[in-house]
Amino acid sequence: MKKINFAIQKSGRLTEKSLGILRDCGYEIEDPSRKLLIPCQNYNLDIFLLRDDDIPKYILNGICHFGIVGLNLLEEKYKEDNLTVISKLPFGKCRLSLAFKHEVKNWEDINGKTIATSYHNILRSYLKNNLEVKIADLSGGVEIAPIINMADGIFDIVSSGSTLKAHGLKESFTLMESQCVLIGPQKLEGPQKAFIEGLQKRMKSSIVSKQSSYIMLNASKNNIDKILEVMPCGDSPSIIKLSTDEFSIHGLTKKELVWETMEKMKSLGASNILVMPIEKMLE
Ligand code: PRT
Ligand code: ZN
Repeated sequence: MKKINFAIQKSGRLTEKSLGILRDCGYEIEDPSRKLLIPCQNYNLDIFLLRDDDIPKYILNGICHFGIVGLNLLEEKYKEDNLTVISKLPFGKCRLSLAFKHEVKNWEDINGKTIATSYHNILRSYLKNNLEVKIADLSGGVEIAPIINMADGIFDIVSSGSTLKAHGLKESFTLMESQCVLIGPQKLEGPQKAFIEGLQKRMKSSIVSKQSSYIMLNASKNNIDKILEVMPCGDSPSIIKLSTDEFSIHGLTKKELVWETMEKMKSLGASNILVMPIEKMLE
């Protein structure tokens, strides 16, 4: 079968999670160290380690088949290109916001301001037409611009908000939410299509299993209904008769099970309550 080339960020915020999600899907990939290409040990797959900005280029020129990048990068630099967002991934979450030295609550107050950013395309596309804004295009470290009076505000990625705070900036408007995405070429066929369909199924299962737990508890027949009212396991728990008079109730929960719920179930007659992580699942 033809080799699949998959690109991830070499060294940055997305590297560990991108490797992690591929490994969770069963692909054995050694730690990158200094290599730019790592062959997967149990599949006909090569992992390319690149700067995130270059990943879409490698897909567009056909060298790589798939890759993982932030939606913000696609929107800023590759909006017009023929790339497909195959699925959204549950990491790299952030937002692109406007922030100023002083609180700005009305759009009109942005009129005439200078904004420093590395995301001028996104900024322009979201700004209302009637606003006159000057854009200072910088390739990074934009938070410094208002401090040295080079700009009135910035438009940048915000995650916890602590970088803005550290530079005395106040977040005014969020223009875009971003997260990591799995991307590929516009047209998929043959082995690449089969690979990505399989990967998507495994990714989905792996994401759901990470967000789920398996609950087990014992209860007498009289208490089962009351316990099921608070047990967050949807409408399909398994109820198994034990050799004693008791029953064992098992169920999958997609919510985080809090101590209060466990204590409530105990007060309703549940015993031996176990909550376990799920390693893998296939629905
Ligand atoms: O070297 P290479 O070009 O590959 O990496 P890079 O420096 O371009 O990217 P990197 O690793 O910094 O970020 C990669 C991607 O991570 C981004 O394109 C986003 O999709 C995503 N991401 C998620 C973030 C953040 N969260 C984030 N907080 N990217 C950057 N930041 C920065 C932001 O620029 C600001 O300086 O973190 C600061 C804000 O964070 P808070 O938590 O203080 O608000
Ligand atoms: Zn980059």
